[in-house]
Amino acid sequence: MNIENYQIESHNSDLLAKHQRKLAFVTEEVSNAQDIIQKLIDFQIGIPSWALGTGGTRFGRFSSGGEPRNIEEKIEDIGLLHKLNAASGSISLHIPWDTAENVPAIKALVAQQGLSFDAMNSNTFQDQANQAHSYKFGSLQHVDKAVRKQAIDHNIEVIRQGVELGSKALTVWLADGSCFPGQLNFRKAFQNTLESLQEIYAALPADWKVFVEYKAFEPNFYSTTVGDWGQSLLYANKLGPKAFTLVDLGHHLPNANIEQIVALLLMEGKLGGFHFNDSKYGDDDLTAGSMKPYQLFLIFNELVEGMDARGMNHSKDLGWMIDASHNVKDPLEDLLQSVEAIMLAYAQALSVNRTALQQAQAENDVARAQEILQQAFRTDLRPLVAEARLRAGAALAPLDLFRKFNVRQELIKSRGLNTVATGL
Ligand code: AOS
Ligand code: ZN
Ligand code: ZN
Ligand code: ZN
Repeated sequence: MNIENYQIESHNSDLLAKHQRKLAFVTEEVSNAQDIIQKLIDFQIGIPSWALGTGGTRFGRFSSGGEPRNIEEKIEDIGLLHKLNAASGSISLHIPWDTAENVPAIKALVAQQGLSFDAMNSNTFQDQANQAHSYKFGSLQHVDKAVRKQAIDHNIEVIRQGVELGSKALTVWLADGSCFPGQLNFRKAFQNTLESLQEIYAALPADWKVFVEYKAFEPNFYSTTVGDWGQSLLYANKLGPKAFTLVDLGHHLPNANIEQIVALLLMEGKLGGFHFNDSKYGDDDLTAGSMKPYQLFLIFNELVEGMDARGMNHSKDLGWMIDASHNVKDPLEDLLQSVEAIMLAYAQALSVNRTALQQAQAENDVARAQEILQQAFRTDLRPLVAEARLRAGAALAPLDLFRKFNVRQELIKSRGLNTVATGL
């Protein structure tokens, strides 16, 4: 399925007059509109290889068909997203699900689609077919050294594959923990995990990072060995300068103040990256911005403030990735919606009047501070996000174009109705 430039141009020219009317209005309202547009053009979101098929729960899975059957088709799907929105410029691979047999061919395909490789993900939460030891009772934390060794070796193998491809980071998410009180010695589990991570860390090339992802619960329901940002930060600090915390928005206990967590991790120079999604209850993995758009904006508000305070490059210094699962929506439509929501929250954060906010904070003017944030959140900046796409050669309305070209039907035609993407 290919969308040609002229098709995008003709779609855009139909919408142009209306778009320009809206843009003119926002550009007058927002003093740094041009700067925001340029930053949006530079900003890219990594798409997870495991989110391109229909997700499911233990109660069932209802595919919409045409799912990518292999790594090549996953790359093609992301290339299509990127063509539509010019903001999905990288792919995050999961090993062994996405192990590339022909590395040069995969690299060529990624380059041809205008993409790059985001963080590599290891998998020690499932047992693979010909594996010697089981991860039923954990991997890097395991009481048996042989199991830990197997999990360490797997992570080192993922780094090796990532080096070949040209990735620069490894994300470690562990299901390790315990289901019942008494099952685990917390201190020993932590120490085993730390030692295992240290061996993995030692295998990192000089220009690589490792992201330690935390998660409050699931699949373990009593304790998780990397259960919150404090534990992740402990590991990252003990590991060294190449280790960072990864924040997945769905991995907190209810009502956690994620924006404050982000601010402090940034202050410590230990925020590595994100898994964007949204949730109402737990690790729901819903479309970014679909439940708590104000929270997403507040997170970006801290990100912009903190990155600017540290002189960081917004687009390059952190790993911006989506981690989502799609049960009822078309995965590609859902990803377009997530990217749009992330871009919008970023634009809103960039539009905050920082000088005025700092002054309100210094004067303890609480009402004024709230007004400043809500002014940014409530101004409709979607025309700026659309303008960034337009200038980057993408579609003014990606989802509409996706539907107009019957992309899903075309994918079903070429791949079949009963395809299953590897992954979750
Ligand atoms: C699991 O809950 C984590 O969010 C992981 O980052 C991710 O979903 C997983 O690695 C994909 O299987
Ligand atoms: Zn995640
Ligand atoms: Zn998760
Ligand atoms: Zn999640």
